[in-house]
Amino acid sequence: MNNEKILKEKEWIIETMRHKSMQNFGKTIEEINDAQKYQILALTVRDQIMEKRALSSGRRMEAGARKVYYLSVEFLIGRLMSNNMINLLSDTAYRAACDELGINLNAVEEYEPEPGLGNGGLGRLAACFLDSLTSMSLPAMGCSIRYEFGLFRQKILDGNQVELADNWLENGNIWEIPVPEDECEVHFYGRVEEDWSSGKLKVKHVDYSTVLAMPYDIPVVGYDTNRVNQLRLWSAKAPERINMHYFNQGEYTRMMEEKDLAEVISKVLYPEDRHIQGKELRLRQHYFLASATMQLIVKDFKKTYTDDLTRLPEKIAIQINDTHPGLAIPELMRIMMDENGYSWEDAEYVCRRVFAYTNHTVLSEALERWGEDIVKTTLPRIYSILVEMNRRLCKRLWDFYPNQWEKIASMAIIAYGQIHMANLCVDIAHTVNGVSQLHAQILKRDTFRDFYVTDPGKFLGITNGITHRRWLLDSNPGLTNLICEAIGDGFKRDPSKLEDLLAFRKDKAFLDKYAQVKRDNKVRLSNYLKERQGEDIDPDSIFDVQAKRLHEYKRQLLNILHVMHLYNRIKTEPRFRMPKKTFIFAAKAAPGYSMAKQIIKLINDVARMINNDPKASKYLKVVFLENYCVSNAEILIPAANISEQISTAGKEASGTGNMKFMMNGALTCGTMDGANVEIYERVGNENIYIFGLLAQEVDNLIKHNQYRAGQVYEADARIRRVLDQLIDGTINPDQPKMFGDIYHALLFGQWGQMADPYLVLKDFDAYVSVKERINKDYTNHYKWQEMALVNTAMSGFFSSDRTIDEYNQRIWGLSPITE
Ligand code: 26Q
Repeated sequence: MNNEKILKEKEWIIETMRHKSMQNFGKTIEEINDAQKYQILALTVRDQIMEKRALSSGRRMEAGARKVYYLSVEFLIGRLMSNNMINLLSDTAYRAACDELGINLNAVEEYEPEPGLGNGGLGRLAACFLDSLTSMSLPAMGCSIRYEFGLFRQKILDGNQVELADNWLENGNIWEIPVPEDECEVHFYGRVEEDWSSGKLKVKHVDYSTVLAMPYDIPVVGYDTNRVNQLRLWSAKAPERINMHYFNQGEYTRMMEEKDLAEVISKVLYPEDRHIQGKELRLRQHYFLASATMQLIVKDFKKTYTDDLTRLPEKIAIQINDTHPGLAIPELMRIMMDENGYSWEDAEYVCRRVFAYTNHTVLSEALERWGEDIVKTTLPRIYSILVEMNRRLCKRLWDFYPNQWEKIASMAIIAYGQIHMANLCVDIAHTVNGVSQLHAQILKRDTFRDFYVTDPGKFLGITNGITHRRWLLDSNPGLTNLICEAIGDGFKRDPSKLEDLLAFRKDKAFLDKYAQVKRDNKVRLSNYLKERQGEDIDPDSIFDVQAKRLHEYKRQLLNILHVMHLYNRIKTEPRFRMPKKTFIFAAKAAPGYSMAKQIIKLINDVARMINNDPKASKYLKVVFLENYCVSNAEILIPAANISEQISTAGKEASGTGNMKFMMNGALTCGTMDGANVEIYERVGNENIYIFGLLAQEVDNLIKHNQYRAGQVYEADARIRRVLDQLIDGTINPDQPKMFGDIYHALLFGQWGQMADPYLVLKDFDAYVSVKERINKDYTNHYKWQEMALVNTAMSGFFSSDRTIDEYNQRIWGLSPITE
């Protein structure tokens, strides 16, 4: 953009902000505090968005374009202000305006609460997708729940995780717009009645209790486009008539109880990912999202196009983000049959053409199942539809797999008293996709093998991606500027252009600047850690980072056991030398996941032991970054030298953190799992550190029960030493038995499980070796910078723009709306 335009925009911003300061606070901009400055800055950005939004909604109407609805119980969008400035192409003008007004933009930004409406990868992916969809001018709406409390905030006290409530709406939400005209009712409980009075069966749901779904829209601004899409968040509200009814009877407290019962639905995001307890409240959340969204879709379709719902698939695509919103399928059946008089066949025909399903996990404990009983009581009409869907599915399966009852039961929607959401989604969806190539293979060969045989064309692999706008332009301005100087700014629109950086591989002057950017980002992180946690870390040490949810399969344990091994070498080998390293961990554990919490405690206690040891801390420092979230990921990731992606092969569906680190020039130390495989293919063997068993090898060991953790322990003195230290008081002399559970799980197995089910000990030796190689390579400055640069250069493929383009070509068939 030319200077004159920026100058004009800057003037407009200053004038608007001065005005808003007066209007809102009755004070000049010089007199208000940083929290208030955030308000007026955000309000100014909002004004710009609103103007675009008004233009955008009319355009789709005129264009009659297809639209995708992306349904997800999580949207981990992160802070919006600075991202919106960038996508509006106004960030330079805002910076200039703030400079002139003496406002420290970075400090003011800290007052923006982060909407923590997700647990991890699945929710963050949804947010990246919305950014890409909009930046590509594709008509889309994200649909989710407006949790009053997002994912808990994590504190570490005496090494333990403590959960605090995340009251992110406390001071209001500048970015949301209530849409009362789209409020609708969602019905729970009650009974189903059959009515034959017209000669035709009509099913009626009666005696239900009603919850109102109140929508709030968060506008999503695309990069350099006039398109504005919406993220629609549903909030649960008690209907007014509850109030009236009880009020008249003088039952004030009953009234309040009933109100709570309705409003609790959108109260809190469940902090468990992957481990599902069949909690009724969670079922109600899922149906609440599914029902409100399907009602909206039908209403919007009728308003925009026609009352003929059999034509829905011409204009609408619905993507189900994992099975959690899968009740949208029987809900659309219900709306079509019960409320619009269509036949079962017509309704099923439509469902089979609008729904597509993405699977995000192969861990069997994470496949969503519900007890038949709670579904029957909570959602009686939906239950009766599921029974009929199941009957029809089993009939078809019987023709395909005659007499194979067991196989059919494993594929059924309802079996052994359970409702199996994945089977429902796989049956009805027209495409089922995995999130990396390896993951899609596993779905076809393993998880959904029997379905795959009946309909192989349905299964796709579409590798995940991340938006380079948030994860490079916004989070790493230093690198962004350097790239622009070198290859121009074309990569901002077309991230595959990052490959032009390969021309600089041998350019020492450039590599020095690239290294300097990394060093600046490391200083930024060091300052952050100092300020927040009082930690001193050395920006000249190697930053080795593992940041992700805490799960046994992700193997934070392998990482910390290796750190303990290094400690042992320092303490016992007088001639031991290594480059100085800072190991950084960041991870939240599900509050009920005891093993995960013990691993957090272990990491923190090992950190204390090492950081307080004068000899060890010459080489090692271990830090646990509290409360991992989108905002601190944006500071952490650009500062990393090494990205730990060390899951047991075959368990991580894709991973997306791996892509963020790569783009920011960290080298991956990882297993051949998820999207690591594809990173490997793109950067080549010499620019990544791969170690450990392959998915196939893991599978064979486990299937044939051939793995003996005890034998690995006996054979390897390093492992013996480290494991014994878990129970001999080395780490925590006051409580020597503190880590007994971990020790026991690795050597004997807990609760009848096999010992070391994630093969931590099996991969230990390979991990130690690869880390030694990394240490050697790091000392070769230009070699290392070149490897890092190749990673940045080859990361364009992992932009979610490419992912969305694939979804669009293979599943949705949308056309961009450009004026
Ligand atoms: C569902 C119902 C009941 C209780 C819990 C859940 C639930 C909630 C969240 C189950 C799973 C999740 C989250 C899963 C997740 O984040 N999976 C990750 O998805 C990423 C995006 O595709 C992948 O990159 C990761 O590999 C995958 O682990």
